[in-house]
Amino acid sequence: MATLKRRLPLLKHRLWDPKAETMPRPELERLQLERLQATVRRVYERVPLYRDRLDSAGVRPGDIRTLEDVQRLPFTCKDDLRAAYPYGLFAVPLKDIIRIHASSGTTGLSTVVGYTRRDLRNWSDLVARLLTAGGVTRHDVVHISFGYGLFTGGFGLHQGAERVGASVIPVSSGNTERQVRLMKDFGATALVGTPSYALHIAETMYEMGVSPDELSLRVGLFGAEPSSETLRREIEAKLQILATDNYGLSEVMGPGVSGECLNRNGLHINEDHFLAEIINPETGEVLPEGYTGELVLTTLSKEGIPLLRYRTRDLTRLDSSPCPCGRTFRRMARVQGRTDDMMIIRGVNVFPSQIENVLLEIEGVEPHYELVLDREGALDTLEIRVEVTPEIFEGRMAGLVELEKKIRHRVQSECGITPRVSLVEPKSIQRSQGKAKRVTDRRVF
Ligand code: DLL
Repeated sequence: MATLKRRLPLLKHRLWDPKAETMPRPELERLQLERLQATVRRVYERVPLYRDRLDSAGVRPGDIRTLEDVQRLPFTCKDDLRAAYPYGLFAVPLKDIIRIHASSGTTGLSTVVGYTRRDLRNWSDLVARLLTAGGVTRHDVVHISFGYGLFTGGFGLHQGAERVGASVIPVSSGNTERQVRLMKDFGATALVGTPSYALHIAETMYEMGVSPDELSLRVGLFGAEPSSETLRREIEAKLQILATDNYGLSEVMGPGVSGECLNRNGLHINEDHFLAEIINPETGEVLPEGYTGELVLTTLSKEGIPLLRYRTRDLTRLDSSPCPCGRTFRRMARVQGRTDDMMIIRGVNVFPSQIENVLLEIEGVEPHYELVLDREGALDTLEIRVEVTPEIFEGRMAGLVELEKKIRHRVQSECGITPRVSLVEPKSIQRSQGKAKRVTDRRVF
């Protein structure tokens, strides 16, 4: 812990673009409205799907007179992008697109996005904002362990870190021992990747006999998958860093939609580029601030593939209370899960993140687990397979039985379902090198 304390005073609250990030709300809202109107006009003129949708809703671009009028616009969802595969929603000809990314779905490349030169410039700037908010400056050596390729994580963080002027190491994911060696040899001060991979890197580091004191890491900027506060603390303790969370999705831009500042009280949304709403995922009704629901985003500056009211499926809530960092952008709470990763077990709604929170607070349990849903007769079953520490694993049988019971009880009281708990050997659950897959659903519906 001494090391962490030594490194923290070096972290200052900084802003990448103070004028934009601390813009008074009335000015920001004027800018948002102007940009919203331009976006609606643009897609109406250039994208047949939007023209049809707006015509059917009886909305003309000129009808958008206030920010609340956004609620008159139709939603867009992932299936719209799939149906338009590959370029059907682009609002500019391909000659004006200089980069293409895609996110893979179960049916192959399901959503394809294109960036104009200006989009790429904005993207770098927005990622530069989150890196700066998380403590990165041009003096940093940034180790990027996100995959490079069609996934937006590697390139997105890369170009933002270059924009900041840091020394960027584009390691990509995989070959974890090499990641540790490179971090040590190249003096990485910032680690960028998914939280689950960061944890794996940390554990590999200890297995290699490398202590965090031999590294120069100060901060970690993690995103691309849900994770809990407890997991963050675990990674911070293992790597002796301060970790922030950042959020984005490829359809809307990639990383750079929102990110935490060092106060870590929610992720500031880049509201000059994205208009955020929270809706009830079942009814589509817009919810008041503070309520948890599905995040819906409208892009305000994108040229390549502007999106109106894109349903992210991510569950969060908004908070406009002032933040000591001075940013005036509203914050979204850490993503709690997706509307589509909610498990319904015997009628009870449970999110994997709830179970993770319970598990990580229990001593003797490692932050590696798998949730297996199955069915016995007509009844749903949930099995939690979780690794235990070597001491517990090699200890007395009674200790294991006790621990199993404790997990079962805690999950029962927190989530309202009684799981079967299997304590498994240390290191037996597969480690992820990108986004972790924690749920297996074997139920046949
Ligand atoms: O994951 C973009 C990204 C890359 C964000 C690197 C941050 C850092 P997709 O592959 O399209 O894009 O996946 C988007 O990942 O809808 C969320 O469900 C989830 N997600 C992304 N960031 C977070 C986060 C990138 N910080 C989907 N917390 C999103 C929780 C996240 N979930």
